[in-house]
Amino acid sequence: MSKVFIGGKEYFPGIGKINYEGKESDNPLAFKFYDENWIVAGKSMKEHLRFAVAYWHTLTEDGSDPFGDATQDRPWNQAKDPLKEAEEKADAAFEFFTKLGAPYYCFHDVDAAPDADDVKEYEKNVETVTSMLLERQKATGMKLLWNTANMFSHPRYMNGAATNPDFRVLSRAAVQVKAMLDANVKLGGENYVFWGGREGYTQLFNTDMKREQEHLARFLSLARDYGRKIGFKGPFLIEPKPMEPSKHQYDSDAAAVIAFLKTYDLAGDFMINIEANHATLAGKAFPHDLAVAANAGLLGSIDANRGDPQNGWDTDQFPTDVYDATHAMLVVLQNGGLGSGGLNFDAKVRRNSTDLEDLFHAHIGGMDTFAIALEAADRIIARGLVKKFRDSRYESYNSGRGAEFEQGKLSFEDLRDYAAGIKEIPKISGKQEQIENAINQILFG
Ligand code: XLS
Ligand code: NI
Ligand code: NI
Repeated sequence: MSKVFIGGKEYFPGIGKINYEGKESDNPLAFKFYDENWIVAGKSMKEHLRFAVAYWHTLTEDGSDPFGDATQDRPWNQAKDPLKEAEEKADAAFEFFTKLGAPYYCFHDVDAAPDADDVKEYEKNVETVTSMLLERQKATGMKLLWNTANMFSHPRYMNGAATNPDFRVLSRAAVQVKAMLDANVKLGGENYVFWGGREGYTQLFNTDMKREQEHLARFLSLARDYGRKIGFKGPFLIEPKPMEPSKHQYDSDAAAVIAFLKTYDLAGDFMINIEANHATLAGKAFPHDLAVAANAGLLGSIDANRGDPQNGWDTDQFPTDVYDATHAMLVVLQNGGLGSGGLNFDAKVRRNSTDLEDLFHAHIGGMDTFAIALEAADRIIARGLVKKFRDSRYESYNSGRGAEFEQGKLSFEDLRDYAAGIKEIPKISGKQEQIENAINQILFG
């Protein structure tokens, strides 16, 4: 890593490159499990996990919440001039990324560039700041996993962006998406994300849901066509979430997104970005929503975080639950990986984690969690547990009448006749407890 910090200033003094030191290390600023070059199932950990840092949480958050002011006074957020502040933030960002050793980052337009109501001024800010980002990408080798437009914070989006009943707002949203697609191509982004925080409604008396969803679909098709026209080749990703900030969000979970994409003929160009805590807010387990997306061939990427089982909002905590992460990585490995997607830490340090180094502890923990999970998931497959506990349950479909059924060769009457010839159907245990024991043995054995 270059010791020359781009702006000449070091924002994280005293912290060097985070290295892998192994599980016996008691250095809190080292990886215990994430060894980027370690080969698992034929690929390095770095290639499997494709970690990304989220600009908004790590560089922009200040610890404020609905009950209190900022607690995290970041040295890169001090400049009075917004473009100077953006530049210092970019310096701090790339210093953080390279010291951490995550290969990717993700950002919203207004995380990185100053917002402006005037369209031309907004576009100019984006142009200026994305040039700063490009310069820093080139200097460090960092890559852009995805970017997105923030179409939920500005008051103009209080009734939605692409689903706003006012066409003027919808068209203003296009300004941001167009600018972010241009930025994506400029920065070599590998995916482009849409998260529709305000694309939903609070009550149906004043909402034409069908019309709003048609507008959303048309907006997305136009964005897709523009992206393809300017040379964006990656997938567009929809990130589901059932609520917060909207009461009902249209993209509520993976299944809802799949239905939407198929209805409007967008599947393929569009895939899904599953966020752990969004799945749990939808009442689904994280691995469940991953599997739903994967089964449809639409698993694009992951926002890695966790919620809190005692409360029902998006706490965006760093992932530390190795059991859940192992289950998630099992789905990812069975999917053949994440393609151009990755694991983006859409997660923030707690309000009272006020030291700069807490940002490192948080990411180290998340990366180690998924490194453990990747290895464990690989062992689950390598030791034949999927075969033994899952595939074997479907044996009756592998030959004879069961196979003919799967091949579409049986009529409904054939099913009846087959059943009539069976004397007794034996009970076959699902073996849940034995599986759980075997997984614990893999994780902690
Ligand atoms: C909010 C979302 C958001 C998206 C990007 O809940 O997770 O951060 O990932 O707009
Ligand atoms: Ni997210
Ligand atoms: Ni979220």
